[in-house]
Amino acid sequence: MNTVVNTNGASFERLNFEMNSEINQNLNLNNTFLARFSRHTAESIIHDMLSIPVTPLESEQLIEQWLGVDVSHAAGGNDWQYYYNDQYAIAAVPVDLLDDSQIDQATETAYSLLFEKINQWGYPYLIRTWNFIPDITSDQGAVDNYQLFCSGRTRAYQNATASPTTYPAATVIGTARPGLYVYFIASKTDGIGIENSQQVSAFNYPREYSEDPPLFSRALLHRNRQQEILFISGTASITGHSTQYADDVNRQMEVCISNIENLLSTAIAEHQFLPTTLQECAHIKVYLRHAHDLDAIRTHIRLYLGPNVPVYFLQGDMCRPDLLVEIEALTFNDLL
Ligand code: 3EB
Repeated sequence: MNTVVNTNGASFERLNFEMNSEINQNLNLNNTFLARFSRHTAESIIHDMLSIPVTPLESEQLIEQWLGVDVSHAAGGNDWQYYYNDQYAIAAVPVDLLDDSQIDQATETAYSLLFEKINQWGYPYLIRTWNFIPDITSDQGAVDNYQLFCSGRTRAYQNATASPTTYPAATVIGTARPGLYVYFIASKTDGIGIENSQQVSAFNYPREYSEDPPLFSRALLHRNRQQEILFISGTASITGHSTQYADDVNRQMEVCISNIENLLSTAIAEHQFLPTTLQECAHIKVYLRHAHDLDAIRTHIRLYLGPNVPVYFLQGDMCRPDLLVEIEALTFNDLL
């Protein structure tokens, strides 16, 4: 099932991507971030996957659009819609399923359903997730929603019947509204997990951060027949397992960039990712805890990224109270 053949009869495996911040007055999307799927840049049929309550900092709305040619969408059962090509499926967990539960229960439900669905659809490998949760941190000492999220995710992994796969690249960001929001990319084939020698792998963090470990890879490298993709997880100012520069958003940003540079050079040196620089990546997303840090960080980050990389700023909270910034990145190389 699910084999989509384009008009040439060749399989279509690529992922493409664009972001835009055009304002469509007909859509009431102010102060939201929208994940979308479309068959083509110029395609008029667009499918909104998920509207996420994190605030774009440089425009009223920000739209992340995943693109593919000869891609169909299909109802996945219940409220599930998913979009796919010959290699990847992309979808959001229906928000309605999760409304009133505690975050650990909601996360366990979301990920259990997600695993069930991607297996049914024939894309059993989860390679990238984006997760948004309310009240991500709480007062010192208490179990916070981030830790509950980690527990729910771990339980879903423990209950999943499929054999273990590489942990996906991931982003987890706190919002100011209730509800769990998850969207993700799954694949027919597994990716390669990449860890950062400057950081303890999150799945090996000591228990002080969460009772159950954060199950994600620092980066995930995925190859299809046409391109290779490096998904770099939400990356914070953490060295070893400790937060660096608790009060200094500029220094934190530099640690994030250094961590990302290290992931990129590890992919190149150890996994034959084609040589490419941070300055050439498809985009960078910067989540800031405080909107008032935007001007300083926007100027400062260009020193590291050069003039060409599109950078998008969103307001969101991090999973530790002392983190002020988190950065994710995406890089594609064409394979000839
Ligand atoms: C960190 O490095 C920062 O639990 O899936 C970043 C990206 C973080 C993903 C996750 C957590 C997650 O620990 C937090």
